[in-house]
Order: sequence, then C-alpha cells, then structure tokens
Amino acid sequence: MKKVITYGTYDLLHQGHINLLRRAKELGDYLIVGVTSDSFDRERGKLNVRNNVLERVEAVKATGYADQIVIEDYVGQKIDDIQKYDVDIFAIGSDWVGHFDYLNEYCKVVYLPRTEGISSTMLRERSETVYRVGIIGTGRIARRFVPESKVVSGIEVVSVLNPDAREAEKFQQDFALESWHQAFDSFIQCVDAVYVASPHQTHYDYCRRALEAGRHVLCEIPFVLSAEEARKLYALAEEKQLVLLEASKTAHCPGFMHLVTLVKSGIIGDVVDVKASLSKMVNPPTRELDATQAGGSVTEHGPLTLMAVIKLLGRQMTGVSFRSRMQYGVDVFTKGIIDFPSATASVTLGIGVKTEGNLVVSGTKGYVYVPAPWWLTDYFEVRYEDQTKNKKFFYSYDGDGLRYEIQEFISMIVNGRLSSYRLRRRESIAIAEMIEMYRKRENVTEI
Ligand code: C2G
Repeated sequence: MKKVITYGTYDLLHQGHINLLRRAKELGDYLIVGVTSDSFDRERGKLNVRNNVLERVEAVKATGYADQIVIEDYVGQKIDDIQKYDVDIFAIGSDWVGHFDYLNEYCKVVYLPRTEGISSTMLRERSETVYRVGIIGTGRIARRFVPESKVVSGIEVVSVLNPDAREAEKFQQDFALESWHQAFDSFIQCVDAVYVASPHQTHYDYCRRALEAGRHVLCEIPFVLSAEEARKLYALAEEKQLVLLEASKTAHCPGFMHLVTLVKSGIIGDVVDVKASLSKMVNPPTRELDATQAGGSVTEHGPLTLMAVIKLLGRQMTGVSFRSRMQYGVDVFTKGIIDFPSATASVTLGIGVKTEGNLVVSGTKGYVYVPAPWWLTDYFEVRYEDQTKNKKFFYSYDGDGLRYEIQEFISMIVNGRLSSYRLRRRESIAIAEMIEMYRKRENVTEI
C-alpha cells in the first residue's frame, strides 16, 4: 500500500485545497492529512487564521479524501510523521517548491500544481472589514506600532494626532498615512478606533473622549494612574459597547500566555512567590525622569511586572509596600512587596539602577525561570529539585511583539467581545490601583 502525506492549515477551506487533496490522494492508496494546530500557526506567524483547529479538521474530513487526519504541532514533526506512519510520498502545493527537499532523505517529495487565483488570504480579505485606526502620540512606541499593524489583517493605520503640528506631519510623512491632525475633533472623525500612545497623564482624557465619540480604544501602559479612572473608562466602554484594551504587550505574547496556563495547571505545585524585575537605564532630560510627566520606575515598569504578579497570583492582595531611591524628583529604583493570603510577590524596578530583568515563579514542586528580558517571553525553563525533570520551552516572539495585542484588539472588535482573558478588565483595574497607591505614597519608604 502506497501512503501519501500532506500538510496545511486549511483555513476557510476552498477549491484550491480540495484540488490539492484530490491530487495528493491520487498519488497513492492512503492519504494522511496533517492539519496545523492553532498554537503552531501562531508560532509560525500565521496570526489571522479564521477557523479553529476543530473546524479546519471537520472541513478536511468533509472533502472525503483524507483516510487519516493528524495534528501538526511542532517544527520537525513532518520527519517524525513520515517515519512513524511509514509514508512513501510527501505531497505539497507548488508554492512550496524546493522548501521541503530535505524530506527526500525520508521519502519521495512531490510538489503538486497549485490552483491559481484562490487562497485563504484572498477569502479572508474579501470577507473582512478593515478598521481604520488613528494613533494618538508620535513617540517611540507609536513608531513601532505602524509596522507591527501591517502583519495583522483587518487594520489600517490612517491618521495621527499630536498637538505639535510639526511632529504630527513628520509622523504622517514617515509612514505615508492619509492624514495628520493637531485637533482631536477632526482626528476622531477619520477613524474607527484609536491607539493611545501619548504621555502618561493624557491617557485618561484621550480614552474618555475617544469612547464618548464611539471609537474603540487600545491604550498604552501605564493605562491610567488610578483605579477610579480605570473603572470609569471600562464602565463607559461597556455602556457604549466598545472595546477598551490595555496594551500590555507581554500579556498577549504566546510565550507568556503559555507560561500562565502551565503554572495554573499545577506543573510547579502551589505558587508561593513571584519575583519580577525590569530595569532600563535612562539619562536626563527625558520624560521618564520628569515628575510633572508622571515619570519614575513604578509608572514605567510597574504595569508589566504587576501584570505578571496578578496573572499568576490573582487580585486578592493583603498588603503592598514599597522602598524607593529618589533622584530628580522621581523614583529611579523601587522595590515593591505584595502580600497574598498564602503567597508573596516582589517587583524590582529601575530606570536609574540596573538589575537583572528576570522572572522567577516559585512553587511547592518546582519553579519557572524566565531569563532577562522576561517581558519579551520567547524562552523559559521549568526546574525541579530532580534536575533530570527540568524542561525548556521555546516560543516565537516576532518583530517588536505588538502584533499580538493588535490582533487581539481587532479580534475583540470583530467579534463584539468586550473582555479579553489575556488581561481581564478587573486585572487592569488592580494594576492601576497599585500604581495609584504608590503615587499617593502609601507605604512608601525612601532608601
Ligand atoms: N493550495 C493549493 N492551491 C491554492 C491554495 C493552497 O494547492 N490555491 C495548497 C497549498 O500549497 C498546501 C495546501 O493547499 O499544499 C494547504 O494550504 P494552506 O492551508 O495555505 O497551508 P500552508 O500554510 O501551505 O501549510 O506545515 C504546513 C505546511 O507547511 C503547509
């Protein structure tokens, strides 16, 4: 019996896929079809897949050509499958010519003619609304946002707002946007959604005005500087049925998301301690060192580190205290201790003090170690007393990593989903609450 194997995502199954499966089946007597898992597609940069793995498997089954369906979940699995299932022929569409020649060592490789004029990408684009997004602010993160948005479908950055006309115009020209604006009212008319990347203290007002104007909002960190402001904005978004999402990029990246699910499934036992550190040195003059612009290490680095603590230990803190070193009127270093009923956590933050930026999650059975920079999570280790049980995990973290939060933002808009499990609204409020406590100097000691 001649066995053939072929692989694909098979999103929005179309005639091209069906022709390919038929041709592959005709090459032998038994056809195995490998369908990519959702996480594997995310890993290899396919962020826009519409059907989930179950729907895609069902669609392949319905063609009647597959004798067996397997799930493709990791790089290198093709070699394993070919050997495991004793495959004679590996078949794939001609768009991959040359790419899979390395499999010749294990079986015959056949590139089948691809059906011209149809693709999943084309179908996705045809059925898709493209949301027109405007950026508020023209700083470093805003500049990263535009190229990152280009790898996500359903979004086009069309406009920019900065009260400083020269800055706005320069940004518009650099990224070939449709327009630039100095005034909020004209800006908001041209867009369906906004990305708020302006100075910290302006976030609240811009978010409020955008929501009141009926626009969805993705807001950079620190989202806002008090729990009350966060609550008011989420209530307003709910009332208007609009998406409001804190752009906590680490919460959206594949590696960190998997870390949370692994820890929650008990692989290190009960979590007893979380230590998250983040330091990036800055030199004056800069907004990070300017108290009038809400500078300081807590407002700069609190949002991501506190997000990690809250995702791993929850929101039921019993006490929070801080120790800070002050310079230029801002905290250039802060250590925060956060107590929970049966766990503890600490965040170590610096903009004028350098330290190792890692994340350690300690449990009753083992611990997770994420080396610096843990917030761009592409690798971590799970370690035990018995080192033979240690395990290393690797993930992709593509580009500047903003694509993951952008994709979730668009997906929430498309599906009318007002809350994201990646960072719940109540979790975002809890982060704002801790930043507020710090700024009110509650339980802060200077060192
Ligand atoms: N295909 C085709 N004609 C089209 C579109 C796709 O023949 N118009 C073929 C592709 O060449 C591939 C199969 O259909 O053999 C599945 O295509 P996709 O779902 O786009 O999957 P792909 O990203 O090509 O994944 O590990 C996965 C494989 O690497 C292939």
